[in-house]
Amino acid sequence: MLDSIFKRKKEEEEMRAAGRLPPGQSLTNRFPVLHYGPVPRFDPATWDFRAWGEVEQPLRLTWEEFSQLPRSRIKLDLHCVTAWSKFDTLWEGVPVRVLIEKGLLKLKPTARYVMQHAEYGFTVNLPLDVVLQDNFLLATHYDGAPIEPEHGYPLRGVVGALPGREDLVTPYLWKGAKWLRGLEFMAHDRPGFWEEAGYHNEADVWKEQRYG
Ligand SMILES: Nc1nc2c(c(=O)[nH]1)N[C@H]1C(S)=C(S)[C@@H](COP(=O)(O)O)O[C@H]1N2
Ligand SMILES: [Mo]
Repeated sequence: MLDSIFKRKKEEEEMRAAGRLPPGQSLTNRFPVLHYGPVPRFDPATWDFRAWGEVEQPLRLTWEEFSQLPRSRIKLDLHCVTAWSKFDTLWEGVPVRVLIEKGLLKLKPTARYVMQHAEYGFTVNLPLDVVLQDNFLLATHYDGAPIEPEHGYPLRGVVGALPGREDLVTPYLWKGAKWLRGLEFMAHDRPGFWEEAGYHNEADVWKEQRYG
C-alpha cells in the first residue's frame, strides 16, 4: 500500500519533469465518474445527432447512420479540473473534420465557436479551432469497447492531451460532453453549463485555467 503510494509519487515527479503532468494534477489509474444529473437511457430508434447554426444545411444523422461513419483511434492523457490525470486512454470515434470532409457538414465562414449539446440540456462551449484539433473526438468507444453508460454511452465529446503535440490547445476533460446529441456552430462564444457555474471559459490545463 505505502509502497504503491511512493511508486505513484515517484512516477508523478518523473512525469512532471518530463512535461507531461500539468501543474496541480495527480496521476490516477482509475476512471472517476463526474457529471451533473442522472445517466440517460439510450434508445437507438429515437436517438439522433444534429448539427445546426452557422452551417449551410442543418444535419441530422440517426444512430444507424452515425455508426457507419469512419472512425479514428487516439491515445489521450485526460486532465480533470478536479486534479486527477489519467494517461494513455484509448478512444475511438469520429473526428469533426471527417464530417466536413465527407460533405455532411458545410460550415459558414462565420462559424467560430461550437456548443456541444447533450441529453437533459447539458452544454459545453469550445472554439471551433479546438474542436477541429486532433485531440478532440466524437467518441463511441473507450479502451476497445463501447463507452460505459456513466462515461457517455453512446456518444461523447472527448478532449485531452496528445503527448508530444505541444502545438495543440489542451482543455480540461469537462470540455467534452457525455451523452452528446449535437453540435451548434456559432459566430459568437457563449458559456456552457459549467462555464455558467464559474468554470473557466478557456480551460487550458497548462495555464491551470480551472475557475473563471
Ligand atoms: N452531459 C454531461 N457531460 C459532462 C458533464 C456533465 O455534467 N454532463 N460533466 C463534465 C465534467 S465536469 C467532467 S469532469 C467530465 C467527466 O467525465 P468522466 O465522468 O468520463 O470522467 O465530463 C464532462 N461532461
Ligand atoms: Mo469536472
